[in-house]
Formats: sequence, C-alpha cells, structure tokens
Amino acid sequence: MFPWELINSQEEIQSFGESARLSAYKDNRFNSKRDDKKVLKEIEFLNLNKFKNINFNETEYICEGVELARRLVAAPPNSLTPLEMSRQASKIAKDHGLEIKILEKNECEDLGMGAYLAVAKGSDLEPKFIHLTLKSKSPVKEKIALVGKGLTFDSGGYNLKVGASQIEMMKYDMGGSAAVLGAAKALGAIKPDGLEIHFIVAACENMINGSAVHPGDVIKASNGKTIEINNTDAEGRLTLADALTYASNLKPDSIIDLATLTGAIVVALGNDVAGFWTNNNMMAKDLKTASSQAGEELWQMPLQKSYKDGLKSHIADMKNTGPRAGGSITAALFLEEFFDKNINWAHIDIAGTCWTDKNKGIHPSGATGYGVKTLVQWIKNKR
Ligand code: TOD
Ligand code: ZN
Ligand code: ZN
Repeated sequence: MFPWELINSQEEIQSFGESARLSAYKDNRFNSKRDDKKVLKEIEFLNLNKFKNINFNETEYICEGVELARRLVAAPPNSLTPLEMSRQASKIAKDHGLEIKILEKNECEDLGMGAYLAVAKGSDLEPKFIHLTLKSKSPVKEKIALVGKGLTFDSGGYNLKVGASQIEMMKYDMGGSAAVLGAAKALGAIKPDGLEIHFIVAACENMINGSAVHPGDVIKASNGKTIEINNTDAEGRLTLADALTYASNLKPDSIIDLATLTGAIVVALGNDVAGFWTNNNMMAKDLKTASSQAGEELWQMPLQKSYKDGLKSHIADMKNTGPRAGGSITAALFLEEFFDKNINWAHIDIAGTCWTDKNKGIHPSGATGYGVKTLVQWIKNKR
C-alpha cells in the first residue's frame, strides 16, 4: 500500500505515474515474445479528490520519449544503423510537425565536416547528419540546440577495442542521440511556446576497412581547426566537433550536448550519476534543478584549463586524445573548441548512465533512456 498522504502536489502524482509506467517497460522486439500484449495497460489512481484537473498528457509524452530512447539504445547495431536512425527522426518529424533535414555524405563534405567524415570513412554504411527543428507559433524568445553523439557502433577503429573494453556493448554509443531524439518526440508533442529547438545528430559507425582513418592522420573540422587523430577510439568528440560547429552556426542562445563519451566518467562517477560541464553558471544551476526534478542524477565537473596542454599536437592545432588521467575533462575541453564562446553550453557525459545491468525499479536492466527527462524538464522550466 502506498502512503498517499505523502503525495502533496500534482508534480508528485505525475512522477508517480511516470515511474509506474517506466518501470513496467519491456522490450520483446527481438525475441519470440514479440507479439505479446503490453504488460501494463492502465494505471488507475484512487482517492485523488484533493487534486483537481490533473493532466497526465505531458507525463505520457515524456514516457514515450524515454521509451523511444530506450528502444533506440537497445536496438542492436545491425538494426539501428545511421540510415535507420534517420528514418526514426523522419517519423518524429512527421508525427509531430517538426522540420527535418538529413544531410548526405556529399553535403557534409561541402560543409567541410572533415572530423565527422573521418570517423565514418571506415564503415560500409553511409553517414546521416540529422537536423530536426521544432518551431514556435508565437515569436521566438529563445533558441536552443540539443546535440547527441550518434555512433550506432563503436569498434574503436584501428585502436580496436580489445580485452575488457566491452566491444559487444558498443551499440549503446548512440545514447546521446537517443536522448536527443527522445526529447524531440516528447517536446514535439508538448510544443513549448516561444522556443525554437534544434535537434542535431551526426550519425555514423566507427569501423575498420581499407579506407578507415589511420591513427596519426591529420584532418580538418568544419570550423577550420586541424586535428591529429592520435586515437581512433576517441571518435565521439570528432563527430561532435562538426555537429557543434553546425549547431553554433544556427546562432542559438544555448547548446546542450549529450554523449557516451568516456570510460573515465564511469571511473569517476559510476553508473548512477552523469557528469556535466558548462561555461555558464546559470546553466549549471538550471541543469541541476531540472535533473533533480526529473530524478536523473547529475554532477558538475570542472573545465580545468590547465589540462588543455594534454591536447597539444606537434603537427596540428590539437590532438583528439589527451592523457588517461582526467580523460573526461580533456574530452570536454576538446569540445569547447567547436562553438562560439558567447553561446551558453553544457556537455553531459552519459557513458555510465545510459545502460544498466542492474534492475533499478524505475529502469529495468538495459537501456535507461537517461537524459530525456532532464532535457524536457530543463525546457519546461523556461515557461
Ligand atoms: C578514449 C579517449 C575513449 C574511450 C571511450 C570511447 C576507458 C574505457 C573504460 C576507462 C580506455 O581505457 O581506453 C578508456 C577508460 C573505462 N576508453 C575510453 O574512454 C579512447 O570508451 O570509445 N569513446 O568513443
Ligand atoms: Zn570510441
Ligand atoms: Zn564512442
């Protein structure tokens, strides 16, 4: 029996509904139970007289966003390819009236996206650069860009993932883009007023073939900066370099990027807490508020300027990989090179939180859908 007297607000009862639904989530798409009926059909609340006119519509939209993110992350890499991700984005656009642009490889070449395309080169699958736009009916007060790392598989490239690196789990390396597309679905349904929101994913695979990038190659990103690729497994930041440059060119007020970027964040914070970095104190405060309302744990990490030295290259403007120590911090410092300094920016490293092997109640073991709720809440708090 749940102690109902502890529930004192609409938000609390909505969170309760959200938790009930999300903890009952099951994914039988890839086994022979695939035709089974849904396990949870209806949640009935009794004795809610003290709350008049509770609306569960938004709760439902948010759950659908989280569930989409979970499905995208859990889908194996032969199913969720860059092309399939672009199709999923098109479906969101069609269902909720967003604008969509899918840039093909040649269009990315024309934009000079040498960092993103260097990663995609070693795969037989075409990269797909996805850009969804949610417009506002009323005049735009604020422009926002949400950017997600979208590696549908990360083999490591020639710096192949060996030993205990869990190469067989690397379908989850698109967890950031799953959160961004999940948020696009939820926000497409919620339609927040006065905001123009861009959802950006540079989707591709990090694979090995005869044309794959070599460790040691020097490439040029779309903002003109050159990068020595000293480790092909630090590919996420390369795709984000061009995605962030693209986002920056849209002149948004703020950018949030989410990425399963580093093992170092897992060492630092474990699997229950994501790390974030920001160049703006207000953004730090707002993100902490949103994540605590959403029930997704988030901890601020430092943009330690002295660690920038770790990215110095003898041949190019920078290397893509710094020393092992502070690895998630140098990753954030690398990203900071690819957008206009006047834009408020936050980077969330979800390498630890996007997947769980434990059954944690609200998220059954597997993909968690981490990030969707915080992003949506952060945007809802702007109303
Ligand atoms: C790294 C910069 C990126 C890579 C990350 C990835 C690591 C893994 C697990 C601790 C390593 O040992 O090489 C680390 C540290 C736990 N690897 C990473 O962090 C090469 O997993 O591939 N990102 O795209
Ligand atoms: Zn990698
Ligand atoms: Zn990766």
